[in-house]
Amino acid sequence: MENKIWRCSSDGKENIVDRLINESGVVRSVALYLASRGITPETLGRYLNATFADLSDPFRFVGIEAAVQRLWQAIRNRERILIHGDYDTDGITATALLAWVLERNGGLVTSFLPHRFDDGYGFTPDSLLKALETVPGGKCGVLVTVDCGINSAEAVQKARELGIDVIITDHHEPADELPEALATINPKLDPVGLDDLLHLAGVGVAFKLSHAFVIYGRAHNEGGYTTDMQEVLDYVALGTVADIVPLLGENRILVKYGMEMLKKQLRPGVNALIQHARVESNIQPSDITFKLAPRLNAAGRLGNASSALALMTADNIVDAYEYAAKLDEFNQRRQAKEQEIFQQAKAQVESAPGFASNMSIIAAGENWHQGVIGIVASRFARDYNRPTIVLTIIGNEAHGSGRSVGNLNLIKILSRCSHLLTRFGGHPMAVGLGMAKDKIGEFQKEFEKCVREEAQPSDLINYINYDGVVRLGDFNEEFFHYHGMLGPFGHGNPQPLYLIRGLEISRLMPIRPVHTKGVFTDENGESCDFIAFNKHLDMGTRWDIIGQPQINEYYGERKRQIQVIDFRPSAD
Ligand SMILES: [Mn+2]
Repeated sequence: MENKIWRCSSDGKENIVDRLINESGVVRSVALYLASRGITPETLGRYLNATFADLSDPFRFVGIEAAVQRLWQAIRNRERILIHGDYDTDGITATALLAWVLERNGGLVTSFLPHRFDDGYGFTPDSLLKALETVPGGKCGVLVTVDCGINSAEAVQKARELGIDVIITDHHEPADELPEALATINPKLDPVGLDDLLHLAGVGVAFKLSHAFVIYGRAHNEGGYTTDMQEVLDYVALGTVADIVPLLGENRILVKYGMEMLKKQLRPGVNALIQHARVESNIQPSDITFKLAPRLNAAGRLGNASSALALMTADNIVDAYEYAAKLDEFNQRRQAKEQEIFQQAKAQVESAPGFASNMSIIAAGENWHQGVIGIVASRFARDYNRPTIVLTIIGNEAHGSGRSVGNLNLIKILSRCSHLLTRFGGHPMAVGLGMAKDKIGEFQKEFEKCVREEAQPSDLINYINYDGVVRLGDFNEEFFHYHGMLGPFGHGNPQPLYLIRGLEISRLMPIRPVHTKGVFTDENGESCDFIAFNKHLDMGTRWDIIGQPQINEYYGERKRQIQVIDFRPSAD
């Protein structure tokens, strides 16, 4: 395993650390964490205690008033509203959320999710026609996209020709040509003054539209009186965490309260999903990432996401358990396919000439399952710490999925290779692309060249960022009191992580040989339990460690412990 560089995030912020300690009365360990994140005594109160009422006014989005006016008009006129979603967890929960709010207020709603392989990418002229076929009578007055549509100028034009008003809600990067929709709601479109909303997932944008819809309805005597927006926060938490957007700004508030809704399991589909995945009652964002979202995504990956939407919108527990069982089965099939392709791609990548010196990784195979190449690319990017593209060749075309590392912007890199591509899109860290099969070799060279030119050395070094240097005695009751208010932890909002020096192991507990569990003691004679997964620390050495303080609940007993993330022998 390569050595990681330990980097202190609170360096140079001593002034803020001191102010947090002296003015706000925060313990030093917590002050280090807060200062690392740019929290000051002025913003501390809201950071720790943000409530649902602190969510910002949705009418800050330009065009959102026109959008909700049109939706209420559709309800008054009994026009069909067609929701065009997407096939991943974000797109599915966004669809379910908007449908729930509209239907509760008398909307006649049809929801459509595109097919991953047949319908191409997002909202297209083809997916529009296919979606219309599913509408009773084949006609709708309004079409709302969720989690897609920002680059669908052609499809929007076509819808207009058919007399449909289109409302776009999306969070993907806009390209140059914007669709001429009735309203286009996307925080990346007009980011000035929307800092706290910039990282909303597709479901977060759908939430904002729905919130505006309810506020407008109440203000204009149209309705919305019995719609409690807190009830849909379980959807928002699922989609936001699954889409790996940073849990910062408004996302942090939405997910904080969304996790509470998830724990209540009031929705039949949420209940069935959580029970099937055997998630404990104290559900965490990581349970969404590793257990719930993979099940919801599995349906779309294997072809048709409709059973995941059916689960999310099920109105009784019997149906919900049936759909959840189906998703389990899809998920097992997905895992088997992923493992098979991962092994093939790994053999190909590691035997390729230049593998040791290249800064990027590209793998390509005939008829690799399109639904899992993105996961395989993620595993390579993580394991080798290099930007990775995995391509599946179908006939004369190659379809790919890419994942980045560090701060390397893949959209920027692909736009430099765009002359070789038939399409590309997505986010800086995760992209989709297509090209002719005979362009793969040329693309490989061009991609490597652009990565070399764009990558900062820091993008390819494996850093561990810790919040500051502390001692074992700092993990006291007061620390854990604050710890409970810093979450939810996840992408962009990591758990507190510290450097602790000069630790001796005073006791080792028997545990499976790959892990180490025991008790650390420091120079002051303070002790604390520790656990190190897939790491071996021996007793005779003094260690410096990077560790995560946690509360370990075991048979009702709460004990503090440190999870060792990285370690090396002490220098002195
Ligand atoms: Mn999304």
